[in-house]
Amino acid sequence: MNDLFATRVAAMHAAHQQLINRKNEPILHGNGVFERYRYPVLTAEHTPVFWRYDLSRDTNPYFMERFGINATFNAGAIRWKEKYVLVVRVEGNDRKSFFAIAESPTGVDNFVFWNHPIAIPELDDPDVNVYDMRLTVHEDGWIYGLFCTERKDPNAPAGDLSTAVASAGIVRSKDLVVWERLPDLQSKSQQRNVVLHPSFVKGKYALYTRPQDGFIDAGNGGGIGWALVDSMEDAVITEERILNHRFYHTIKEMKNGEGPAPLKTPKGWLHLAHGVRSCAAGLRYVLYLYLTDLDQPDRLIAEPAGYFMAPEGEERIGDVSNVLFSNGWITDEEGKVYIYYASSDTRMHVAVSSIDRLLDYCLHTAADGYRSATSVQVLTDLINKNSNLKLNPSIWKATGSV
Ligand code: M1P
Repeated sequence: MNDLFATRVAAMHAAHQQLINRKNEPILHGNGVFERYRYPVLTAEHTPVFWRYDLSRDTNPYFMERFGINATFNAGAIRWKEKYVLVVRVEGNDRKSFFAIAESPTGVDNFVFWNHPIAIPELDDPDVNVYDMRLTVHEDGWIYGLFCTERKDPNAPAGDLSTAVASAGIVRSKDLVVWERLPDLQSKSQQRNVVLHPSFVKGKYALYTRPQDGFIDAGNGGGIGWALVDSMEDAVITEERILNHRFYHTIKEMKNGEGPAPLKTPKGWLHLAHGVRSCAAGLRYVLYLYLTDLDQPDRLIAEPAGYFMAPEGEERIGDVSNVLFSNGWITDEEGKVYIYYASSDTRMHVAVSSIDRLLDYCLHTAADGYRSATSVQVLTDLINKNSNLKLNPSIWKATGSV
């Protein structure tokens, strides 16, 4: 009798159950803008045991892993039937990504995967890899999922097995179970990080885009773009303008990309995006916020300098280290905002804030002045303002004078 099987089955199930049931807690005291949570909300180990193991003693006597899961990250998010639902990018050991849904009653813990991954219908030219779905509940009544579909570059020189072409794939659903595939977005350039705006603009569907010259490099793509299309059933970009630019010596010097669909607030559309710069350690991905006009969602009205969130602690390490990426957030009736972000292309986390706090951050944090001297001026203004207040000496200590 092979008892190894029984021992391993029991241990695996107990560990999985313990992980799913673990309560999460906010890490206090943050920076006032948001609170991070102690534990990741999803890891590869959260995926069901029955995805990874053949549970039959006859065909798997050693209870050996048969389908390895490498990572769970870059999830789209939606509040659905009272649950916090993530459409997660799950990556197997074979480096193929696919989408699977995990739901939680609290938004911060107890995320459980649905039994089956989403089977995205393929087009005539099949996707090689699909990832990073952004969900939009559109006023036309559909829930859209826009994702990156990647295929080998047909023009790559012989022997080049890594150059790819990125396009925006489009699916839609009414119940998150059945997904209808629509033709890929047609655009002059490669596209990743394409996001559908929730309402019609001038009677058209509005898209946040990210034109890019190559698969990795944005090249001449100047930042986050904006395009109107007549239909999602045959989405063709004819005109595109940049609404959120990249700049020299900023957190988005090399490239940037829209995160989840923006949230409608009393003071404008609130956007979460990622910015990328290149340094000796490689690419560094951080998150930032910006605000656009309610009536004209492509008009920037506020953007605090620098990053909103950057990788910290264990977030810094993973498959692709030094990366924070977010394509999902959820707001509730009380105005709480659950920001779902992935660290280092490996695991999912949550940070919690509120619409009020995020607006305060956007509207009262200085914009980038693009020079060291302008940063010093912002800091000096704050110090001078504080020096005029009657403050507790333990907080305010004048150690030098100007
Ligand atoms: O590896 C970091 C990220 O790289 C890409 O981001 P971008 O589209 O901005 O280049 C994507 O592959 C993303 O999934 C990944 O997290």
